[in-house]
Amino acid sequence: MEENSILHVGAPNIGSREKFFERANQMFDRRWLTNRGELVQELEQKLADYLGVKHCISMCNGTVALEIAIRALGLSGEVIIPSLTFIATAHSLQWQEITPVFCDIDRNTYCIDPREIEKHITPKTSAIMGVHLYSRPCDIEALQTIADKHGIKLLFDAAHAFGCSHKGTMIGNFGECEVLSFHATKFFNTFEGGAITTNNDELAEKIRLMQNFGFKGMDDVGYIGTNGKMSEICAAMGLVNLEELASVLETNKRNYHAYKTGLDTTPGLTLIEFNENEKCNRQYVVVEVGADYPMTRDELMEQLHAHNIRARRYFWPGCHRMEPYRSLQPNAGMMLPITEEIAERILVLPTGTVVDAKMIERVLNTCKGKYS
Ligand code: T4K
Repeated sequence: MEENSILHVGAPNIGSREKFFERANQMFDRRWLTNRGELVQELEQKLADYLGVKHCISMCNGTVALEIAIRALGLSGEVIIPSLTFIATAHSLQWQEITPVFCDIDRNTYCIDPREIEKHITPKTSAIMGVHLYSRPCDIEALQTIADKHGIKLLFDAAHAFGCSHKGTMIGNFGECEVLSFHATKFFNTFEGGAITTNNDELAEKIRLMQNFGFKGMDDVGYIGTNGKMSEICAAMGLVNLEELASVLETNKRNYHAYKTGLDTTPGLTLIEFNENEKCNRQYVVVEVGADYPMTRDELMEQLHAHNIRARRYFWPGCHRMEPYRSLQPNAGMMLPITEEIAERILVLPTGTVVDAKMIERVLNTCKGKYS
């Protein structure tokens, strides 16, 4: 790549093209393009084995997967979520006329803070939906205790945490179910795609039906469903990318440590920490821009953009400051001091297989102000 080529956060990791085209050709020969074909079934089995989970139901994307999970669990009224997340977490609820109730985050993990949750529980609360933000698992046990105490459900938006573990168990096994995203920008992608994972047989069955219009058999619809199916070409991409998962994990680890070495000597910039004893995809390299850094977060972002480094402010300004929530819940921010502080400070830097040591040096030099 050229010296000053554009570096994107979220540039896809792409496996062997030859193997992809081979699988695509076989698919064309079979003339089976979607509706739970061979490739989707193979991918689901491989993902379930990798995660050690009983059921992995593939989906057309993570957002529809969230919507289906919410519906299959029969949620209603209010669901407690963090505000520092991608807007799809909130929209998947509001889309079904369920109110997302925004809860503050833990300063150390950026995930929903269990100590804040009970302040938001009302008779209308039906669930807590945690988000394992930037590959770091929520405090799962604390959340489960609160959910059990109040007789409400617990599920997870695990869009950032495929390939990550918590106390040795892969994410995908917790709560009632977990929702994964395999979008192009995710560490593992199927172009567009996602999955719901669960160890609950009954729930899995319901999710499968809901994902396919509610069809129980040919010409037999059991109840309301939608179209959440993953296509065969997406599954082909997933199968090819799955073969290279270990090497992508290694690359992200190497990139992260290269950033760490560079940023350890850069006052004012603090790199996200991961538990080195757990499996982790290190998909987002997140820095917190402190008050002692000579520029604001936005000035640093402008500086990086000027050098073709497309850093992102994921997830500024927080869902509660975007529509329709900004209008519907104008005072939500009063309960979210840590969210509001962190949203102003975070910046995500590029990583993944397109990023090499030289590029990281370019990013670091820009952060250190060695360029004009
Ligand atoms: N929950 C959470 C916590 C999530 O983060 C997400 C998705 C979801 C739920 C929903 O899952 P999905 O329904 O998407 O499966 C991007 C992704 O589209 C989205 O999947 C992701 N989170 C979110 C964090 O990032 P945008 O609006 O930032 O996308 P965009 O078009 O600005 O692209 C992001 C970056 O990736 C850019 O720097 C360009 C680069 N890029 C993008 C594509 C598509 C490439 O280099 N190549 C590409 O092919 O949402």
